[in-house]
Amino acid sequence: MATSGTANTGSGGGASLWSDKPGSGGSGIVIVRYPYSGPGGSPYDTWAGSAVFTDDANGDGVANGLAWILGAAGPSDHVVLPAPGTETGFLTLHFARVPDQGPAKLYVEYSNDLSTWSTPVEIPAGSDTVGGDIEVVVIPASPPGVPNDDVTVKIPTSHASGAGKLFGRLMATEN
Ligand SMILES: [Ca+2]
Repeated sequence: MATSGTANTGSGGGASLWSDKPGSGGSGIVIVRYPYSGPGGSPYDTWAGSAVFTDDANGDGVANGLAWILGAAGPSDHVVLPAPGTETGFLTLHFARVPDQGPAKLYVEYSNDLSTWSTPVEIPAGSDTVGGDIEVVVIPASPPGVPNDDVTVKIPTSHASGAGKLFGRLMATEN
């Protein structure tokens, strides 16, 4: 665990640049502020170049913006989709998430018939219960070795249909 660090807050929009310095004492929290509105733009813009957030550059069915949040290397990269799982009492979605979304937002929705979906609930930065009863567990990124957050979203099976069907999906917005 780094005890100190230096954030790149220069004008280049250095979303991926963060360097540790060997222990110079002090403790633990580094607050990094990126120049979202400066040259280089948001973390998404830095990743995407000219690829539009809502477009699907590689035609794999996952919009560029969502692919970025889920850790894709670039707009042409096929992202690893959330892995669904069942845990007693929950439908779970497990996925990687970039640690700095900038102004972008990630939401979860659920349905028991694939027709009517719940109101989107924003997935918070850290572990929390949101939308009344959706549990979010976040293991924060620890760059450079662990570049992305490890996120598990737990949707209670109380939202399932009488036949026991329950579906979850993610949605991203740029702002
Ligand atoms: Ca895509």
